[in-house]
Amino acid sequence: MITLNFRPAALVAAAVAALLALSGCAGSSTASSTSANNPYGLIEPGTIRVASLGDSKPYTFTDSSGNFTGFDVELFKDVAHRAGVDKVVFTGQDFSGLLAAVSNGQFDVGVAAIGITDKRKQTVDFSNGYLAGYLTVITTKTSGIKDVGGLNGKRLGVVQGTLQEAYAVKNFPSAQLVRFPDNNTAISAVNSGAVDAHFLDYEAAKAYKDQFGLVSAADIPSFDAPAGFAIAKNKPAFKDALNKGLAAAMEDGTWKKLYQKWFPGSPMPEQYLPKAEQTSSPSPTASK
Ligand code: SNW
Repeated sequence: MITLNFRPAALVAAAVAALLALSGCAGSSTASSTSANNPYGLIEPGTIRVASLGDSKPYTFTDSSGNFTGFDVELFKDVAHRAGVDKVVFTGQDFSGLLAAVSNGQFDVGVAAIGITDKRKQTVDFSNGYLAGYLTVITTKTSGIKDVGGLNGKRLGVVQGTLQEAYAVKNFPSAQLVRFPDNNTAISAVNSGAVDAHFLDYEAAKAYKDQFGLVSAADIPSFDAPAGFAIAKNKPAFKDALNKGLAAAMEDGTWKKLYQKWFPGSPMPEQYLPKAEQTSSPSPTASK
């Protein structure tokens, strides 16, 4: 017969260890794995930590009280709610560090009009797409830049790590690229004359045009890289829940309502509308 001769403290410790092992929370290294109370494998059960941007109006930005808002923010909160999570904490990051911060587990998800590309899929997983539009070059009224040809020899701002940077490297070889950590810094440089133009997302460009009297010199379609929510790889339950929530938000008109709220006057894309409102098989070129 085996004599169980544990001291009480050891017994408690053994019981706690057994419970932790059962609940999948044995030690910090497995804190974000899935378990009954943490089906999505969140860093902190019941809370979604979002890496985002504070200056990408109207996608994601902070309002005058410092709260995150915008199309992507409201859409993500709605989707998270459908997935059963109402505690969603947004943190502003530099765009260049955003995907790495998601993949290494500092955040549960990245939400910032992040275009889905094969290259980025090497670092993170993506939800289904929820927005497809243009990339825009904006400049001052007096720069003389009227189209992409006008960028030759000019100083063009891009935010580091964006699709705009990659596009400019490939397609504007005779422009002098100036890399910025964020849009606000780049736009300040346009306004001060330190750069001649800045290359950013269409709707963000619109907001800066209105604010500073800047003008568009080119709109470049980016329909092949619709924005998605970026999540760490190997979180199938989380990804599934986000995709289900997204589909539901599109089907019940929530997506449409948010689109009209944040992008007033922009042509309504069809592919994210309720099925009954889609006229034909939607093509990417119909999206803006
Ligand atoms: O590829 C587009 C997409 O079609 C939609 O217009 C939303 O923006 C994009 O995802 C491109 N966004 C840039 C990127 O993914 C910049 C993101 C940012 O500045 N927040 O690199």
